[in-house]
Amino acid sequence: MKTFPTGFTWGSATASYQIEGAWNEGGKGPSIWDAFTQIPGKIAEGHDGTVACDHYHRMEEDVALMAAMGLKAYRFSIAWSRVMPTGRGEVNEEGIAFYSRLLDALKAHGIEPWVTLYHWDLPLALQLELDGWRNPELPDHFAAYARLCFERFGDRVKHWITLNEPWVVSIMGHANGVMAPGRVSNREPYAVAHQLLRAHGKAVDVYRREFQAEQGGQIGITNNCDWREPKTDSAADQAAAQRALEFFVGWFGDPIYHGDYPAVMRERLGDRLPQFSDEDRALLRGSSDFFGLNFYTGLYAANQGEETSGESNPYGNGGISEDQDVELSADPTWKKSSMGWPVLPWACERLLKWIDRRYGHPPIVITENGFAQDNPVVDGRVADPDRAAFITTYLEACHQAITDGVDLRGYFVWSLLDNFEWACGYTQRFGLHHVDYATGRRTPKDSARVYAQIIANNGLQ
Ligand code: PNW
Repeated sequence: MKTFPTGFTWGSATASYQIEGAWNEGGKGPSIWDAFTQIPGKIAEGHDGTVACDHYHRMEEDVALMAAMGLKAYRFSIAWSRVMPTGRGEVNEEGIAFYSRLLDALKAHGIEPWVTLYHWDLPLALQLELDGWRNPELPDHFAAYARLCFERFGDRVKHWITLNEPWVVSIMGHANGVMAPGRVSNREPYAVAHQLLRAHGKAVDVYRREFQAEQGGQIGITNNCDWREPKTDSAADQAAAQRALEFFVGWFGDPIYHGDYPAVMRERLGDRLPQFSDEDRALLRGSSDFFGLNFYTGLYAANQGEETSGESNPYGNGGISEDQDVELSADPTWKKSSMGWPVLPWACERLLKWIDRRYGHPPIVITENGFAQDNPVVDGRVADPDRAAFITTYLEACHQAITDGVDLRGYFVWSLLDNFEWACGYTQRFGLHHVDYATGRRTPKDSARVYAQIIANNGLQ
């Protein structure tokens, strides 16, 4: 038996644009994802999120799926432009009412909501009028939106996540342009990351000064990081792996836990890396009640000699690998998901320990972990043994990390449902439940039953 600590949070996660649909219903304003998906060539097969899983109209049914699994917690995001159609000013009460009903339905089933305020769907008006996250005024608009959410939902929400994966917004939104708003630059990602961090700091400040004492909740941020394993045991490759991790999760973790960017980023980026004011620094230090981690995969890291191009893995280094001088590669023996992401449970344990050490033993919550593969519905059943094995082996690694002293408090499977997988459209399926997009029908996969059993046992048999 690998039993988890009492009270361990067992959850599953989604995000607004990936599941809701109803893109222009109920008074919702457009977001940058509504616009980006309409640019020819950006999304696989020309897919978009106009309907997605139609969760907006099937919310009660989806909460029933969670209840059937015995889920303890559900992580979802609020679409900023559903509650504030232009991102500032006027409030859309119909949007508020939707999330209010969702929170009430979760409460009726004893499922704890974990709410992400920003999972990438910036109100389009803020992009067009203010240049989005490049504008240093954005953090104040985000803090005002966050205040609205704390006011209206904070009576029922005790776990807030300000931002989901600022790394992806910075790198994939502003370096390689794979995600909205589709910018390509080697300077903007660092400028945008800076404003995202300031936005996080300001929202946390609002919560702590105006709400936390009365509402008694927790607030944090979710970062993603892929593990970097030294390709050889040479000192140069070990340093390259460490450097890659500092450019990945240190970029966002260090300002929050240590008050500034990693020294190696300062050395290599010069004036492309912004400076924090004293006020920013004070807001950021200690601004996360837990370390939210989205973890999926990893690669080997090697020191990049002058002879290599550095263009080998645009996802890994965001096409700005020359900033890091790290060459990434996969081992040909590693199993992969349909995303092409290596399945590396041992890397989960190593990253948890790296974070534990670097940030002084913080409480950690894995806010996403999951596996993409297309498994068909056959006679009302979906056999997905690889997904079940993925979840089980990553949880074994989590258990080992806990045994060795890491303060891991929760784990959320990405995702509750098959859904709109960003640039991959509907071609990638991460769900514990299969979604037939033609009819909207949901079918629990075998992995949903396996996960339900893990929850019932508070661990692995
Ligand atoms: C995360 N990468 O995104 C997101 O939080 C989810 O919305 C998403 O569906 C899930 O992981 C699966 O992709 C990522 O290329 C997308 O490095 C891409 C990358 C990392 C995270």
